Amino acid sequence: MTVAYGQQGAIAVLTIDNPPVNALSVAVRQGLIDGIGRAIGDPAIAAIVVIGKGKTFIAGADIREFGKPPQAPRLTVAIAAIEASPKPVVAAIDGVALGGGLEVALGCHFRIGTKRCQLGLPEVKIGIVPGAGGVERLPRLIGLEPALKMMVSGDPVRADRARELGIIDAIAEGDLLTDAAAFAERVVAEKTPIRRLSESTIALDGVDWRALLAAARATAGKSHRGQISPQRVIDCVENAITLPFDQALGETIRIINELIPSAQAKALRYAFFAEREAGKVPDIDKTITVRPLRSAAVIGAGTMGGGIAMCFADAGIPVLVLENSAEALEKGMVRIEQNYQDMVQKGRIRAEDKTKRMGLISKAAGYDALGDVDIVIEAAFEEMAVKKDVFARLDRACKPDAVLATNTSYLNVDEIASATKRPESVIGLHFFSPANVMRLLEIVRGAKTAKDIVATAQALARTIGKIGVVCGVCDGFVANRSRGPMTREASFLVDEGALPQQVDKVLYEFGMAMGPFAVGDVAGIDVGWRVRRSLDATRPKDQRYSPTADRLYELGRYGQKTSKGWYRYEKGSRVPLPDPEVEAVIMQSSKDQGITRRAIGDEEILARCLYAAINEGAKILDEKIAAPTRSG
Ligand code: 3H9
Repeated sequence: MTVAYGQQGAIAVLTIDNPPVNALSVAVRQGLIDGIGRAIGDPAIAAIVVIGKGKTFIAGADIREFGKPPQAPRLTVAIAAIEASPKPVVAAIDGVALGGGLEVALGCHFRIGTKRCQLGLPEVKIGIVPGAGGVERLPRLIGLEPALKMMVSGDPVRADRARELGIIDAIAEGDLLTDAAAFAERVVAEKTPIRRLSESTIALDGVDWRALLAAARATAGKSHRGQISPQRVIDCVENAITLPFDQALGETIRIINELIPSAQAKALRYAFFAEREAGKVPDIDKTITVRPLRSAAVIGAGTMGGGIAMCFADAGIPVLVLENSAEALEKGMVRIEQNYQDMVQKGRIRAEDKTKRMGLISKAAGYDALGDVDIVIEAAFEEMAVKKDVFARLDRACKPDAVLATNTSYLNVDEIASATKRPESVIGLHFFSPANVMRLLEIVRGAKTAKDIVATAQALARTIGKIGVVCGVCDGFVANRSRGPMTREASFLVDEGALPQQVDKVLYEFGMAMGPFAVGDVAGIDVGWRVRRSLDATRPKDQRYSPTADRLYELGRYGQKTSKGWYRYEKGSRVPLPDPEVEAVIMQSSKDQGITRRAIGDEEILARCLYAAINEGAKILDEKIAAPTRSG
């Protein structure tokens, strides 16, 4: 039974049992309707509790059903049946109530959650809008502004905040079902009036809703540039304000039906499942015991090392930071503190969170201080000799079962591991800058890396809120390697007749956060130069090579750090400005290569850049670098 019917005294208990996450598949929708009908028809029943089996209330609609012909009953019908019940219905929420899951809870008359519950309408993240009454009911329950924020961001709120906002009426102190049943009994005994949200109105006294919606549109236009669904959510909210409930819901259903087959929603659904697939490695299964990671150390307090240390502190794991000199260490600590301060100022964390997290980050006096840590991540200078020296020292200093990780972005993890007597304990953990923000974490499995170290790294990724992608050893791993050919193609386009600003504009408008030349200026043209030099020996002689970036390097144009790179930068500004000096370098480079420059159209730029990346992606899959059982 996907919805089991039980009884506790005068309380009917509908338990949703649809593993793994109680998604609202057709059987659940029908089960809810049947259960509610049965409870209403039974004179011995006074109230109803809806609860999820396992650790989840309901994760939402079954995303796998999207794109297939809809099957009756619709979720809106099931929720309408719940809401219409003349007997009080209480949602008992543990774990997550997301999307359709929260919509079911909003159809119930009361809600009680556990301390660890999380509630949200994340539909925008898969390119759609909440389509089963969430848009209409949530602002009626908690007011326009917070509801709008939750729906446009798609971010869930935790129990305390949900209670504060009034999404849940109580937080369970003991066993959820016992507390929910007691809550229901109280409602019956006290004759608490049933609150059907569809019958209420949105409180708009003193609210300039037009201004609020306009501001939300502008903010979403920036934070979700090019994305359709956040703007459509706001359209739906506007309907919820201006139209009667049923009419607004009808419009929302029309909009969600339009969005589900759209290219953006399809791509976001693909990404949702792909992110989960990335976590699955054929020979690493749940039976492998992962090592507990209760303490960590980071070698290097630069931008990367500092960001990685913050990841641990954010997850409540104490972390030591080691640097070459006391001065560099101090500088790194100040930068970390400043980053947290910025987060406090932006309202992302509270001042007490900053204090707590800073309290978890300590300075290490030397390698001897690392004897007890469970994991070390090296984020030192990107040069093989430096890395090998660090790993030889770690080998001597760290306890036998410590995980030794390198944050290298392109060096050979096997060679780094060879500096130790325990290559099976060595793994790559490649963070992306800013490390405490970016969600991707490449887990680079060396030829000798032990399986439990891979599994431990995957568990760590989850603990620190990253998407861990296991890959094999190769130049650039998956992310940088698949980007490399795109950057190269961009350079060829510039040699053939385009300018950096044109190429960057095309890729930015396509949806990338930055074009490849702007990225080059952030990453450092000197860094790119060093990478190219390290590849000189192995680069096939007949492979096309653009010398233009090397010329910028020779001129000392290292990017933003020197205020000059592919662009020029005004003092204190990160806005890239086209530079005639660069154009002159480009013209000369084309001439020296014997290339007659021509006008290049935007379509050609997009196609050549994307196809280069796609082809490399296919090669990465072909070589089994992505999710390899063994690297190499
Ligand atoms: C919606 O509700 C629309 C409505 O407004 C109205 C429509 C009319 N469907 O992430 P995990 C699978 S839209 C199908 O690894 P965790 C997932 O693929 C929906 N499958 O676990 C994986 O399968 P497998 C709005 C789903 O503990 C397994 O469950 N809701 C769904 O790290 C475990 O997932 C969302 O967008 C689903 N809805 O995180 C919530 N959800 O084992 C999306 C999960 O085969 N879900 N699966 O790889 C999540 O955010 C996380 O999965 C969750 C669990 C927090 C629930």
